[in-house]
Amino acid sequence: MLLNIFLIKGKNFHDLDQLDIFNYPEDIIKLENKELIRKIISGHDHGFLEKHYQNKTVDSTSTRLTIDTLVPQIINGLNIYSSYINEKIIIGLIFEKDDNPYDSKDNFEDLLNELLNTKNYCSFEDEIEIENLLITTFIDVRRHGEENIALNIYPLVEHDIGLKDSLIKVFLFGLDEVGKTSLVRRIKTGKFNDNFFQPTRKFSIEYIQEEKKGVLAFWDMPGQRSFRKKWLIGMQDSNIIIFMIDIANQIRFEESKIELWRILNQYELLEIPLLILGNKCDLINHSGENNNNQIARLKNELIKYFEFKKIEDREWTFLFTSVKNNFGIKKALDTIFDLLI
Ligand SMILES: Nc1nc2c(ncn2[C@@H]2O[C@H](COP(=O)(O)OP(=O)(O)O)[C@@H](O)[C@H]2O)c(=O)[nH]1
Ligand SMILES: [Mg+2]
Repeated sequence: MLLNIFLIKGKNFHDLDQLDIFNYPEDIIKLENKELIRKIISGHDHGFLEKHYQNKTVDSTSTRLTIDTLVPQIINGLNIYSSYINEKIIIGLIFEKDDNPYDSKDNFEDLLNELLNTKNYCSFEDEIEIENLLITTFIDVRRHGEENIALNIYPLVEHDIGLKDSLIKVFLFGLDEVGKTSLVRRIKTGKFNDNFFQPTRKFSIEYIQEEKKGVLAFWDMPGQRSFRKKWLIGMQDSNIIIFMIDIANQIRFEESKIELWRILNQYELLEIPLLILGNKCDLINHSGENNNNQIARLKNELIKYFEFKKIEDREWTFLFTSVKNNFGIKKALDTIFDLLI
């Protein structure tokens, strides 16, 4: 499994103090660890690289970025696979010890080429762009590996059933702090913590076996603004998308509505069914009013405010949940399967 992705940037790789280092998801490689960085860099410098570039006629008018040969190295017990981009930047993957990095080679190269040369995805000047590049690449490479893992964990019974039929990809999105990670944890473990600590930038895929119905792969994305641009990349082959709202936090409704519609308007995502969860409904029942009336009224208000009725070309359902009180969770799971059919 892919553990980490990093990027090292600098005018001169021999001047270690002048380097910028980016990691996702954790800071495995830090500037303080100069020995490690020096080894990563020197692994690219065994002569063949220089020769490689000497023979090349560089077209200075071309903006095309060249991704050089990937170099595998084991340094300080880390299984590292890295490459130069235009001789100026090093991008690298860190895998688990027993993984064979070559398994990800084609996928990694194709993806970098596509992002950098077709989509002009990253100028390497802007930190957010670099972080987005790293998370996007990380997700894709990890997912490529995870699908292979899923195939092993859940061997297919029938030969004519493809992996996609047994593995249901559920893409969870919504602003940060609405309860997405808590939902996945609730479904997976039955547990809930009020202050469950979550690293803010962690992306994860959780596999949950639903009795006889199939395996749900929940894609739980970080909700922070800088990552929202990237939601789309993981969404395209989802079987269902789930949008979560924190119904107790009206201040962020506008922001939430914008994100929802930005995603729904994507051409690539047409027809993918949508489940909308109004979460944290345990926080709204303080008025003493009859609970059912209040819930019904709130539902209408939300439908109006978010303009759910304008949703076309796809099945959709709205449900209230409280991940905290385990309210609506079973229904949400049943609804996922109903919407798929
Ligand atoms: N009261 C209440 N709090 C919740 C509920 N679901 C999640 N939370 C809390 O909301 C905060 C953010 O949850 P988290 O799952 O990390 O949100 P994410 O950023 O969307 O993944 C955490 O403190 C949770 O404990 C809920 O149904 N009710
Ligand atoms: Mg989360």
